[in-house]
This record gives sequence, structure tokens and C-alpha cells, in this order.
Amino acid sequence: RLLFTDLDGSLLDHHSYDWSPAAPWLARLKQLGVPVIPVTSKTRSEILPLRQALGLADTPFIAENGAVAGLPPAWCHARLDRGPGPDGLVIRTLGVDIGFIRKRISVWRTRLDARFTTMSEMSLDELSDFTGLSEAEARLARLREGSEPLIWDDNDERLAAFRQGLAGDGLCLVRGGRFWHVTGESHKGSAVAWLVERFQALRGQRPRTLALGDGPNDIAMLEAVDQAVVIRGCHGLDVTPHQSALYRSEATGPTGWAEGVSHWWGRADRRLTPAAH
Ligand code: 2M8
Ligand code: MG
Ligand code: MG
Repeated sequence: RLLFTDLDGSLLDHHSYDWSPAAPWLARLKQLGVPVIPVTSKTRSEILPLRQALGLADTPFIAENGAVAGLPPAWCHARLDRGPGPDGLVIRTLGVDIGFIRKRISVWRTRLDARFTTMSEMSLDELSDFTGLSEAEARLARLREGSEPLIWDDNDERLAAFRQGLAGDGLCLVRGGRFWHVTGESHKGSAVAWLVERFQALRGQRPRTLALGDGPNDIAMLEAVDQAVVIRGCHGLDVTPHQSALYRSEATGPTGWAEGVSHWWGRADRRLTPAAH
């Protein structure tokens, strides 16, 4: 089995970034050897300390909405990958370089005379006020490699024109929680499919897959797996994947996360229920 999870608003509380309600399940999944794989809008720099804290230092991660993949040695293949970097991980870029993304954003801003603020234009103070991240965390959020978050401050018509302009450049606009994100054509769904394929190539067996998310940018990921959970959101956004094996949680954040994992993997398989131990 493989478990793919969004972080903000899913495994982590939307406001406090706490995950304690999910901790019993995280411990249980680790014991069972089920990889919990973060698939997030966050940057590689944000994820590295977080995955240590979450006890996920041995599992891969997907950063920046599918633009960057981090692979621990067990997920690497001598024929496919170069050697690991100083942090022991092989980093694969699945998206488009941030320099190009920023250039095109600025071109479309001028052409459309659109009003928005990119994350790189916000001061650290503004960013930490807006997101609730500490100043140190906000600094890591700004170290983008393959996606630029922005706050849209204009009408829907212009948003459609902006989306269309970016599409002509091979770029996508996807909604996270608080931000819109400009990315290459990779998304959370393509990154998950890429990891599942790699798992299959390395282990010679198809894994059973579960994914959990709360935002529109999670839809592609929720459609790429066998079983899915939409975590009740805090932002009133519509999240409706084409997925027949779908559970919607009652609770928000990490409480809803634990509820969703229990729904799919708790009842059918009593050995997987953390409460039983
Ligand atoms: C951004 O991502 C969230 C998650 O969906 C959002 O769009 O609201 C990212 O910039 C991420 O790097 C950052 O940590 C997060 C903070 O809330 O915001
Ligand atoms: Mg989220
Ligand atoms: Mg996210």
C-alpha cells in the first residue's frame, strides 16, 4: 500500500499547522511499513524539516504541486537516477523552472493589466501574517523552484484571460488553499502516477493507493488513486473529483485525516486500526 497526502488543511491544521490528531495513525502506518508520502504546494526547503518532525524521513515527497520530487535511496534505481545529494535524497524536477514562470507571470500582468500579488513580492512580515507561518518558515516557503503562489485581487474574467495566457506558455494555474499557484504542466496527479509507476518498476507489484486532500489542487491526485478522501475544507472551495471510491470527512484538518484513513483502512482490516493497539 501507499498513502499520498496533502499537508496544509489535511495532515496539518489549516491555521496552527498541528498534526497531533493524526499522530496515532502515522505511528501505526510506520509500524506496518506503509509509506506516507507528502504531496504538497510547499517547497522542498519547507518539507525537509517537516518530514523529520512527522517521522517521514524514509518516504518520498512531492513538492510545489508536482514540480519537484524527493526520493530516498530505497526509491532510487541505479539505471534511472544519479547519486543522491548531500541530504541523502535524489531530487527530480518534474516541472518548469521558476525563472521562466516568474517571467511569464510578469508579461501577463502587463498585458492584461491584472491586479495580484505574488509570494515573492510579499515581505516576510506580510507573508507570515497572511499564512500564520513563523518568519523562519515563511522564508523557506519563498525558496521556490517550480511554482509561484499568488493572491488574486481582480475579477473572474481577467482570471480566465490570465489562465489562458499562461496555458499558451505551457503553464497552469491551480487553486491551493489561500493562494493560486502558477506551475508547469505537472500537477499532483501526474506526480503521484509517476511515483506509483516507479514503485511498480522497483517492486514488481501494483500498490493499493489512498490519497487525502482538501483543495482544488488535490483533485488530480484524488483521481489518480484507488481510494480517496476529501477532507472538509476551511475555505469553502468546491472539491469534487471524478472518483467513485470517495469519502468526505466530517471533521477538518488532521482529525478529518484520521477519520478518512480509518474509513478506508480501519474497518476492513482490523489489524490496521490504531485504536486496536
Ligand atoms: C501555500 O500553499 C497553501 C497550501 O495549499 C495555499 O495555497 O494556501 C504555499 O505557498 C506553501 O509553500 C506555504 O507553506 C503555504 C502556507 O500556508 O501556502
Ligand atoms: Mg491543502
Ligand atoms: Mg497543499
